[in-house]
Amino acid sequence: MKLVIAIVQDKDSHRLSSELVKQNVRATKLASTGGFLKAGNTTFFIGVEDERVDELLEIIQKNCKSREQLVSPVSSLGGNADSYIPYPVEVQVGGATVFVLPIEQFHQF
Ligand code: 2BA
Repeated sequence: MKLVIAIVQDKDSHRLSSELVKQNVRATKLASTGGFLKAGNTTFFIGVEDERVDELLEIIQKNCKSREQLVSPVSSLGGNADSYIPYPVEVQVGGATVFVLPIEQFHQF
């Protein structure tokens, strides 16, 4: 058995969770925050049998889109006020960031 941790954009989380239910894959959703953008995203914890991992990765890939997102960092070049004007920078946020971990034990009481 594996634990699949998938960090996805909030915009994709409803579609992905509906598809997981449809495909009889059990998952837990957590509200999370990206360290870089400091914006909300969704983390799925999915316990899955080894033989379904590839199928699950395909479901995640199909339901999560990569998007451009604007971020407004503050420039720290130079010392005058002008150099602190925020300017938007575009970053590509991936469809999903996925970790696959081995599970030593699984219990449901
Ligand atoms: P954030 O940390 O908010 O990052 C959003 C996007 O900003 C990233 O997309 C990447 O394109 C860019 N980015 C992140 N850190 C950067 C940096 N130091 N310099 C320049 N650009 C940077 P993704 O790579 O697709 O990541 C989407 C979200 O997945 C991340 O949101 C974070 O919540 C999670 N994530 C990504 N890699 C991770 C990792 N190795 N460990 C844990 N969480 C991760």
